[in-house]
Amino acid sequence: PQPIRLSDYRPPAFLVDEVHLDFQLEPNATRVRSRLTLRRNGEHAEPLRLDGVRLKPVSVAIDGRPLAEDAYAITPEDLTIASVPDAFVLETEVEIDPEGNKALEGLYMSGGRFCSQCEAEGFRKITWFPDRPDVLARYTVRIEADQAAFPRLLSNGNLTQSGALAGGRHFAIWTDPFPKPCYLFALVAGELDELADSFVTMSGRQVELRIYVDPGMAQRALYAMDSLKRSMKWDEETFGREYDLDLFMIVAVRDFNFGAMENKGLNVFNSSLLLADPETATDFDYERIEGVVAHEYFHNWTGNRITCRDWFQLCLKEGLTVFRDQSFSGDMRGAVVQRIKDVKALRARQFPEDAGPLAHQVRPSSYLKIDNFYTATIYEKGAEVIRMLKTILGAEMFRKGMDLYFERWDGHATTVEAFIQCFADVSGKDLSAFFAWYEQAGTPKLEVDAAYDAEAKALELTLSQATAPTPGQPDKQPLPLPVALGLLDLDGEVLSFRQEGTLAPATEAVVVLDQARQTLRFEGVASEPAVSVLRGFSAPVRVVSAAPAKHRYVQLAADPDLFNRWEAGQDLARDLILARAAGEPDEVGEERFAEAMGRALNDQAAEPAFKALLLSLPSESDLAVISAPADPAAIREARESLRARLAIHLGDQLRRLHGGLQEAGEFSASAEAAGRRALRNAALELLAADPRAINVDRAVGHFQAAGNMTDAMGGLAALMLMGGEPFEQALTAFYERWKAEPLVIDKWFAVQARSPSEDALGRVLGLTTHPDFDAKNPNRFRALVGTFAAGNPARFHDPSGDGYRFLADQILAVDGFNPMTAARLVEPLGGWRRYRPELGALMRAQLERIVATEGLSKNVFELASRALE
Ligand code: B3K
Ligand code: ZN
Repeated sequence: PQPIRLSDYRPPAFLVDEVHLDFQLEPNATRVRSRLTLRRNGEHAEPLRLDGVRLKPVSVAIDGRPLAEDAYAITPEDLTIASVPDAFVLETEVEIDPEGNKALEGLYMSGGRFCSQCEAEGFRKITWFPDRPDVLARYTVRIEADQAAFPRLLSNGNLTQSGALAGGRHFAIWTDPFPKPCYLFALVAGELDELADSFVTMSGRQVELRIYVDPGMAQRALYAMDSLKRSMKWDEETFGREYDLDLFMIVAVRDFNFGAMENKGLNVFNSSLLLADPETATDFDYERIEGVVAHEYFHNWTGNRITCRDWFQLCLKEGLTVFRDQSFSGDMRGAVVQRIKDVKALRARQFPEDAGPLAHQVRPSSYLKIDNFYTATIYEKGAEVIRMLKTILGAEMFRKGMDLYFERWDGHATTVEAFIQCFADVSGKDLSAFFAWYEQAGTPKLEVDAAYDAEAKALELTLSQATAPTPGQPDKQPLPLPVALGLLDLDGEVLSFRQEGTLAPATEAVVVLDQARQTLRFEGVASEPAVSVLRGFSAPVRVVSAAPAKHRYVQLAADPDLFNRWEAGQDLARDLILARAAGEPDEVGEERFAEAMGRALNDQAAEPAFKALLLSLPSESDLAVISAPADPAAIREARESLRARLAIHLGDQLRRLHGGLQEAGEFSASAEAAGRRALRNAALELLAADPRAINVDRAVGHFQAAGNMTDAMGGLAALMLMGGEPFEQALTAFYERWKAEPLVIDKWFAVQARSPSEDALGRVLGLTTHPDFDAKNPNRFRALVGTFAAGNPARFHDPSGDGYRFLADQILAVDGFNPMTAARLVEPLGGWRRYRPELGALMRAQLERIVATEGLSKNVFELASRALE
């Protein structure tokens, strides 16, 4: 297959002004009539070529005249009409089969309802169209269906007409006044309950809000509705952005390939990211719902009003919108805790991607299937790039640049260059060097070396950056890297300093490193400092520091930058775990670490949510990325043994903490209440590393007394770590209690997939034949197979290679009907070069087997073959 390249971009040959669609909905044979008002874009004599994948043609007409069969050509991918006027109306009719569509792209059925997913290139599975984001048109959509089976008929924009028809049918007509690319088109039809509310915008307009869910589930949409209203308010206050239609709708569906979709005025959500009540959703679910509702809503401006010129610009809307939703969540739930969670996610998903064969630019320059580029690099690293831009320019200038962007590009499809230009224009700064963050793949390594001269009271800080080669990019340039820093004395007091060339003493500075190596001099430093670098994780890099452990202990106890206080604990734990994994355990260091953690837990000023994060050690996959070659079994053992030491050393303290945080009274979903639950469950999780009877009993008691899903899952997860009969009993009880709730049963599958026990793969294999397992439902499939492959490294990387074979079998099975979901599971095999050679060879063998399979999708082929290069 031929890659698509950014450098080949050409403006569309034809533009579409108006789109009229008419859907006659039938599950197996839906008729789609389309009337497009087209015009030639510029002077040329090219034929009209429209995308359309496996559409069953019924008719084609231009300006009311049916075309002769030899006037056009249809392939499985497109419709070409050799000669067309400069401006004309094209009418086509096709038949499609939503019921047979298990790829969940285009128009498909989920739980007996019609539902669509068009981003990135699904619209071409519905009708013929120039399926590219730079063709913006106004849509009118008429939907007709059986009234009893499909009582609600929804599409984008405003409902302009509806009514009953003969034969038990009915119709609705929707008009969207805002020109949009076809990837934002949506249609939903079926039986749905409604949760209604409204919002008055900053200019005083009333917007109707509707959330549509499975019958009986409306109460579970209350939190999503509340999140939506807070998002609308926040975007007005923070970015001056007001909602533009009179109606905003969200629909929840069970079968969805990813999280949610920002279709104009009609967001479609995976039900796992919308439905919540205390009994069935964890605090993590609540948090995600709040963040994703905000994300999709924020797309209305960053994505919909201003969209991407081509799919290479995906980070223009995604990185920016993730940055916006992270900022929102930080304002809702506390900036530091949010930042730590975002950085943990970046390290868990983006750093491994950037360190392996699938590493790519934030703005890629070629692809086979754009679906494969909805990655942590585009989203999360894309958000980091925006955050750095804000750090470098300052909050005020950043806002000015955003304002200019909204003003200059509203109603257009544009590029990352045009976005950055807005910030260059408002600030007068040359941001051309900054652009390298979009074009250079790989995680830079930042080395920090401090030399203190006690006599001169001066600190020399040498910062060096280097990025290892990534596929297709052997030579890397230094990047403009904002480093926020401060100094502490060894008693933990803040030290002031004067940066060379400045007069006023300061306690914090942001330096922008732009060379491979730079030495900074700080004067007036009263005593030997612990240097707190990269505060708030001011750049997405890996810090390597020669600072002694005692400096990290100072930071863990007293760094006023709470991110770095947390980070100091992570650094200490990482070094101890890696030393033990390498066969050189530092027992004294481990005791010292346990002591320090005990003190940190006693800190009355620290928030419970923060302490919960402090208690969770760097993840096994994080540790695997930095150890070369990685030995997942050794990492797990070393990590567990440090956890066991903490559990034993801090046992009484942890049990007291666990007991003391027991909830009384009404459930609250607030960040504070969730923080207390998080700390209580983190204490229990740590105690699970020491499976003596009092801890097992405590976990059993916790599970049995749980009054909400967070605690139930916390108990179940702790029992899972300890294994044995109590876990089996809890599993059975949990299943019996929740078997009618698909979202809860997903959790039941996932917790088993994370089991550390020897027979974990056997259990997972057994579960693939469980009556509730359904590979056609992406949530269920990912809960079992995805969790095992990505969330259970020690068992997935079993020396037998059986874990790898299992994953490859699953990828190939699902690829037969849902390539997008299959391709997302290739990543765990992709890092084969970083593992012990025996493991790497076995992983590689499975990738080879996948690539050699006949009839493989382009999606899986692209990722598996790139992983082998
Ligand atoms: N824009 C969608 C993602 C679409 C994925 C298509 N394969 C959701 C989001 O990022 O908001
Ligand atoms: Zn998005």
